[in-house]
This record gives sequence, C-alpha cells and structure tokens, in this order.
Amino acid sequence: MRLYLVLFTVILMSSCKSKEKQNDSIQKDLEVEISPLEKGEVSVLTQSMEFITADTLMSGWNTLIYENKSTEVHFLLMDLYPAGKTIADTKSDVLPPFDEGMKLIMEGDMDNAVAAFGKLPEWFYQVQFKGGTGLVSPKHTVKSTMYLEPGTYIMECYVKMFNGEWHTSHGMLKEIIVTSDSTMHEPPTPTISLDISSTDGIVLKDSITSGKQIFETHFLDQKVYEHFIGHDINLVRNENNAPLDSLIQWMNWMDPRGLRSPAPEGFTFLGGMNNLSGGEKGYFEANLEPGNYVLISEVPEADKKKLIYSFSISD
Ligand SMILES: [Cu+2]
Repeated sequence: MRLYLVLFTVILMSSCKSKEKQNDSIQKDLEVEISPLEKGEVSVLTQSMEFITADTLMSGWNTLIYENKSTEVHFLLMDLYPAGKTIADTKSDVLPPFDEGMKLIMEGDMDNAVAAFGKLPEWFYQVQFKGGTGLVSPKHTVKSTMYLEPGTYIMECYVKMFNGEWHTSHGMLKEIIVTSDSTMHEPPTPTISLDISSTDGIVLKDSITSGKQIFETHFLDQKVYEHFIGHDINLVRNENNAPLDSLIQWMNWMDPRGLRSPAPEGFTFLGGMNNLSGGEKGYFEANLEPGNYVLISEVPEADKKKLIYSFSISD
C-alpha cells in the first residue's frame, strides 16, 4: 500500500511538472504574439534627415519613442490628412509654396512670402494635428504618448537647415497609415498636469520635482496664430541660466533665423507634446535633474502670449 502511495505521488508530481512546462510555453507563445505595435510602442529614429519607423501603426493610444542620433535639433508632428490626400499631394501642393515662401523670407521679402503661402491648397487647412514630440536636441531620446485615430498621416519635422531650407523638403516627411485595429495601450499615469490655451497660456496644476516625471498636457483650446499653426509644448533645459530672449526669438519659424540651425546656445531640448486639437490630451516623459527649465510653445512672441513657463529643480 505504502509503495502504491509513493508511486502515485511521483506520477502526480511529474504530471504537474509537465503541465507547468506546458503553461510556460503557452505563456511564451502569448508573449511572442503581442508585437510592440499592438502594445502601442513605436520606435522612431533619425540618423541624419529622415524618420526610420513603421509604415503602418494601430489606432488608439501610442507611445512614440523618438531617438535623435543626428547632429541637429528635430521634432516629430503627426498630421492627419483629409480623406484621399497622400504624401504625393504634400509634395506637389504643399512643399512648393512653403519652399518659395521661406526663400523669400530669407531674402527679406515678407510681402511676397505671404503671397507664396497664399498658394497653399484649400485642403491643407483641413489637416488635423494629432500630437508628436516637442523639439529634441541631438543625441537625446524622448517619449510622447498620444491618441491616433485611423487615417493617413504625414509625420513631419519642419525645423530648418543652416541654409534656411526646411527639413520637410530634405526627407523629414513620412506617410504613415493608422489602421482601425486598436492598440492595447492605455495612457500613462501622470505626475504633473498642465493646461495650455490661447487665453491663459501654459498653466501648471502641480509643482515639479526632480526625477522621472510624466506630464499630462490638456489642450483647452487651439488656434491658428500668425505663423499659420497652433500652440504646442516644448520642455527646454537652460544650461547656463542664459537670458530667454534668444530662445523666444528662435521659437518662431517666420523669423529668418528662427527654428533654423544652429539652435540657440545653452539650451537643451527635451521633447514635449506637439500640436493637438482643443479638448485633447497628450503625455510626455522627462527625467528632471536639478537645474533651470522652461516650458515654451513654438509660436512667435511666446512671452507675450503667456506661452512660456519657467521653473527650477533644486538639489
Ligand atoms: Cu528635423
């Protein structure tokens, strides 16, 4: 009897072990089947003047992890195009007026520049901005989370090169299809909440401390400013307590030197949340070391619009 009991126990143990093994392998299979895109994790890389990333993304919440390995400042903006429009239309209808207009600005001919921008097609004004990162300094990686609805998007960066030509006209323009299948991703839990609006500017609801922070940005409204686009949020570290004038002036692409290489001395761009529509929310992550920082919009005269907020992190 005793022998039977021992045998039975041995058999039971071995069967349990094989079940465990089976469960392990099922678990592994499940892990393999969930792709980063289903998890809403999207890697984007710039080596010089391009976006290296997937051609197709899933709709819903997505975290874009943007690595800037190049030697210039860039950002990433997701433009949702009106139905039927593609990157071919951008190249034929949108880039030429912007190229012509910028060339005229560089020559100091603002009147004709405005006339050139007037050649933008009607459909261009139906493009919706669905977020992206803020400006990112060379050799930095940032994370921004936004909600993407299905459709055809153009991922773009319109920072300017040393000669004043747009990055968009030199490769930083990529068509991305967002499918109706949704990611399994949820927005992150914020540690800092802020509001941005055309009336009150950037308003913080929490004090900011050191370490890893997740900013929730709430776009209370959106409007088209004198530079033809809306407000966004960029986190910038002020390395040497430099006066903010050079930064404020640089954050205006209509200025011949604005948004153009080289970026102003002493400022490091750490991402943020690019343009969203009124009523929408987006998130970005930052690891804050002691120092002086500003949150600033890429708009002309951000200080006069209250679209700048300075803060310090102490030791
Ligand atoms: Cu760029």
